[in-house]
Amino acid sequence: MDVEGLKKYSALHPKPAGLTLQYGTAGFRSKAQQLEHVMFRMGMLAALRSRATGATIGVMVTASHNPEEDNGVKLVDPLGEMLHPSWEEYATQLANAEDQELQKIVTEICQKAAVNQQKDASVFIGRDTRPSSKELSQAVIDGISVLGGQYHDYGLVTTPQLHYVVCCQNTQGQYGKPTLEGYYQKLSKAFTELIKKSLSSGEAQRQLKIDCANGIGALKLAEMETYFPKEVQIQVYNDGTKEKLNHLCGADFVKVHQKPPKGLDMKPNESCCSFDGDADRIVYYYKDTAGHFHLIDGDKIATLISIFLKELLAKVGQTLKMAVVQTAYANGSSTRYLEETVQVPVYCVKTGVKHLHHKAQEFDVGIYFEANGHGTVLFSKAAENTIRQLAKEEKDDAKREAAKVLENMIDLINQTVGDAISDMLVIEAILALKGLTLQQWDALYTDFPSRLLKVQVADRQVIDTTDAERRAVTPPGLQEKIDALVKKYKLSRAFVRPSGTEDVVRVYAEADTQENADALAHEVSLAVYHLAGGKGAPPQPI
Ligand code: NG1
Ligand code: ZN
Repeated sequence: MDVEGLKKYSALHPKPAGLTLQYGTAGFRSKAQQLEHVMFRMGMLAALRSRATGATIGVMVTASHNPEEDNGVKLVDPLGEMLHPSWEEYATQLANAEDQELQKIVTEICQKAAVNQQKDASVFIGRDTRPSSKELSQAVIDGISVLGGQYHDYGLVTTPQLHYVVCCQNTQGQYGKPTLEGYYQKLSKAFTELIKKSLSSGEAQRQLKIDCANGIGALKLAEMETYFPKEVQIQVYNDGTKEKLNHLCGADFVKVHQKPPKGLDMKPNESCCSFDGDADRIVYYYKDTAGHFHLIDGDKIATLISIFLKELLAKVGQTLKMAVVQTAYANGSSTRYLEETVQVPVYCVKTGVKHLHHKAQEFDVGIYFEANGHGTVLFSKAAENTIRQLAKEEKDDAKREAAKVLENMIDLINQTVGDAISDMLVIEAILALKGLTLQQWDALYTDFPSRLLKVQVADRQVIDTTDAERRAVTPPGLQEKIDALVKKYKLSRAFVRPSGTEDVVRVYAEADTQENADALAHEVSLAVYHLAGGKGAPPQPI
């Protein structure tokens, strides 16, 4: 280790005194000005992780749907997955070490994780459009360089694009070319082939309005435009040229507030969707002729994809094991519809993409989505091989054609992580092939009324949960109180958990009417406030 270099560079990126941060569900997130040292150290950690795995590691600088003033960083593992949990702990240790302890902590990590410091290290870097992102990604570069690692800076990319190129690089091109051009070509080829099939069955031109949250999605859609088939017309709104990132727009705003974003004029029955700030989430919506807003969230996206893939698998005559993975935030109506009507097994896991991804890997076809619109589909290697072989060699025309559609779906889906661009193309292709309007899709089932709230407490970690976060174990008495409140309402359900990305406790409630869901969520918020050390004024009714 270049001890002098380390001293010099860590002095350039000093840690603010008394600051401790934790590598949470989405890496580190905080106010941008608190993050320079974290970026530098995550550059170092990525170099170490690269040496430990013998593969290229990704570092993405973004705070996704958080306000423009925030920023964040997360590491991407060799196959494009989230950082392995054992290394999250090293990330937290390294980020919180005092400047003078850095060398010692690096040595400790190398010992614990059997890192050979002589090996080559390779890191891919990407960043979102936040004003702070460029400088922070320079700090990441300093961290990689100080430990003698090589890097490739992809500059402005969506989070899923960075995951994609990391996966391509480490699978020797099997997943695609590790370039943005390779990404655009792979997706657009698969999409064009699918759309062509729908056009031959008489589908009209498709139109879609996209709110890009004033983020990276707008830039990348513009780059991709030349690759799109002419039959699909997209109009981009909130492209970041006028307004602030994620401000009153984007997938998170639309989902949480259940209303359209600012800056997108919506006529009745027009198809619209919103990306989040780093383009790894997507939600759809439309306004009906009476002016009512209809949100089509991640649960309904998972449902549409499940129906489509189940039909195709039946057509190719394969008994591949398919399942849907959700979190406790999935609307109860979606779970019921998937289990009873679509007849696909549904599993509930803890919040956080890594948990969903991990569970989905257990199946031949694992569909996972968070209600907020983050999700994708995973195909096992065996399932993929079977499908590709059937698409090439199957004698029965109908079966072969169905296998070809599945093959294109495999190529269109970004299997490394949820991807707004890829998901949008998957959805557009399915709607076109099935000849479905947004209204018909929306009518598959009706969401149970729900409400998501935040409560401020002194220390959110006093809340510990079990059963995929659906029950609180501590503080004492809280779960009993929630159970009693839930009993007061029909078709009701409620749970609380500490957020992994914000200093709040999240409260979720469902009930038979919106008023009841709101009232239940409010009463549970008060219980959290009183039993878990609420901060500031008590929560107000909605
Ligand atoms: P937290 O802050 O832990 O609830 C939020 C989302 C997650 C996930 C992460 C990462 C909700 C209720 N929670 O996590 O689903 O997307 O951010 O971005 O939407
Ligand atoms: Zn995001």
